[in-house]
Amino acid sequence: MSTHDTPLHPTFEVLAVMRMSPLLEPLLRAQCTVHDRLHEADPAAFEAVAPRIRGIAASGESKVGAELMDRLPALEIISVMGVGYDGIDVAAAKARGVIVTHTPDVLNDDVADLALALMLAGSRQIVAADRYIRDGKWSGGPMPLARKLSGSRLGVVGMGRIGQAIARRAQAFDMPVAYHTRQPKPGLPYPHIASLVDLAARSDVLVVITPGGAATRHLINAEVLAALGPQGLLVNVARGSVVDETALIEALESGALGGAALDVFAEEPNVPERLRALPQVVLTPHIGSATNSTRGAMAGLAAENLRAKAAGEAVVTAVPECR
Ligand code: NAP
Ligand code: 8YV
Repeated sequence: MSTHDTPLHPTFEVLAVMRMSPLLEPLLRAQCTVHDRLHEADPAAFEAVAPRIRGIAASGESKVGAELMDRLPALEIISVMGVGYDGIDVAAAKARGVIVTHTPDVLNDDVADLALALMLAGSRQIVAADRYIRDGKWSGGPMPLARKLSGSRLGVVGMGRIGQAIARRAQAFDMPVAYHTRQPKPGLPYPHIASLVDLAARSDVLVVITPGGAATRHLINAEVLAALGPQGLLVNVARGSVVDETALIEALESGALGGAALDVFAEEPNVPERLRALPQVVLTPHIGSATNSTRGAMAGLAAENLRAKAAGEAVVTAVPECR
């Protein structure tokens, strides 16, 4: 009999609210009884099992609000396979004695690598260059010249685990780094700039890597984009909500901003047609952590947090509010 058929903790019932990664699903099914998006697929069946649900498996993009928690009186844990948990109502979870866990650190390298890839793609027109050859334009002459990345000034908005990994990589490109956060980070060799507009004004490339949610909503607004300027490049690997997408499109269309390279969007998976039409924009579909090894490590940690809860042990990586 496979582990799939005999979960270690069959009475620990988990509602998966996300489309489960194939790397996560077998780990969860080996541990507990899993109901895959049953609340959406079969509301009547869900009503029957809801009183027994003790865990929720979610992704960094999942939305779990008080309304769903109210329907799950036995809920003990929300395990997010992702470091960002802005879609989870943590206050509502805490009020119900529910712990929220996430998967920090294991994805730092991948997200930082993607940020560098987007910085390079945005400044050196990598996507447009690829298209130039495929469209048969090379024989008609060379492409327009691009912007140099090495030695240009990098502003990092958010200087946590991933921001620091981005800054370290940028040093190999001889890029002077400065950053903006609410509190300066002691011990870092980069200047802290208290004003985000000032940071944008002194940057050639501005990388956004804060959490999402209400506290950072539209942090990158028209004023910040204007300060970054017509030669500036905005890179967003944080959350779509952090950037005022309408202001971004207007700045790009008017030439007030030079370019953008974006992994995250306001209404994923929908990307506005106006944004998709702009040649000075590079777009990726929220792939910051999307490698086999990193998603495997995230799945392992997300499953381990559920396993620990089911076994009555301490979870490994609770979010800061739940520690
Ligand atoms: P982290 O270690 O908690 O760092 C977050 C940083 O953001 C801290 O330096 C924090 O400093 C700063 N910050 C928070 N609120 C801010 C505000 N209002 N203004 C300015 N700075 C603010 O988090 P992390 O592990 O680096 O992850 C960061 C985020 O990246 C995640 O929450 C997630 O949204 C995103 N992410 C995206 C992908 C992807 O696939 N694209 C993958 C992983 C993560 P202060 O508290 O001092 O302000
Ligand atoms: C993933 C992310 O998109 O970790 C995060 O916060 O945004 C990404 O790693 C996702 O959460 C994978 O489940």
